Amino acid sequence: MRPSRLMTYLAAVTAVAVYSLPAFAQETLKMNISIAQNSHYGAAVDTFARELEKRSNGRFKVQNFYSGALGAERESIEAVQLGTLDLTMTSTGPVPNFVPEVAILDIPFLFRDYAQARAALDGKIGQDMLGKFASKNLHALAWGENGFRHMTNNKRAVASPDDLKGLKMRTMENPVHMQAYKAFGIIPTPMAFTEVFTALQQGTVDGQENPLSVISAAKFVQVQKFITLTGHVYSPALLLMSKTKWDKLSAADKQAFSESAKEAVKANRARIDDDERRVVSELKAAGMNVTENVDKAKFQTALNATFQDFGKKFGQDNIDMIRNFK
Ligand code: EAX
Repeated sequence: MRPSRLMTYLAAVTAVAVYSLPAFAQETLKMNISIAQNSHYGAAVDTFARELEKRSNGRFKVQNFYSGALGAERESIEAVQLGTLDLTMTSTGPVPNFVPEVAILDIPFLFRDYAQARAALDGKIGQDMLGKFASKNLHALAWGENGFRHMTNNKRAVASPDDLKGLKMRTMENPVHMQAYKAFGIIPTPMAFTEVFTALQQGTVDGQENPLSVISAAKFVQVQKFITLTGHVYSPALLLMSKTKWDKLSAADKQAFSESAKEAVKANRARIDDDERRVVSELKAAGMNVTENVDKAKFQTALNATFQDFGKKFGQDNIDMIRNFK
């Protein structure tokens, strides 16, 4: 019996439909960062996207958004928690609002240098901390890095803590930073990073503090006259993913995401190492007044009472364990 015309037609339509589907299901994820693509975070998220597409044979693509296009860091973390954003790379600035335990890492002068900070975060101290995100519907893929933070302002050169007194400085929305900066005599003004350039330009705040990588990427040299290389805080960063999305991944895909995150952090840290070698000379060449060789002991002494309080808040043993990490 000859198949009816209808059967022939349906067979043809089905064949076209089946062959027009990609050979595999493909998903495009959205990732957002607060700073420009040409930055230590941009290097990380672009590497992540490249590595994940390669390691998943094209099944996962990442659409990266830069300069806070999809929101500032706090909003991005909230969106990842809700599942309206798949991934973000963020400093730990707003993180204590979501995972309070992480705030211990924001204590000034906690780490002595990059090598110590990276080893501590890549080791048990940092890995245990990553485990605390799951209960907040966040999967922390890896510790990245923002860098050692320095003070910039438009009023005066800062050589000692006394010079900070009365300066209205933008801070991250971070309780540990704000408490410490108040002890310096700073008037802390918390705001999202996406508002900082304009606030500096309009004089709403006198200054801000950020790592060289951020100061360079955000072109703060255009709106700030003085920088002091205080290195007062080591600022970690995080690659965060929706836990709902993470939980749906196969074991093989989880491995692809984790390995891609590792490659992203390598690119992130390499860019910071390069910025640390390059940016101070660039700031000087652009006419910025740079105070180097700062007596950090003076800044630490100014925080003695605050350190006592942090010891009570976080447990002095916990702080010492991190500070003395070899
Ligand atoms: O994460 O808000 C800040 O000052 C951060 O250092 C910046 O968003 C990069």
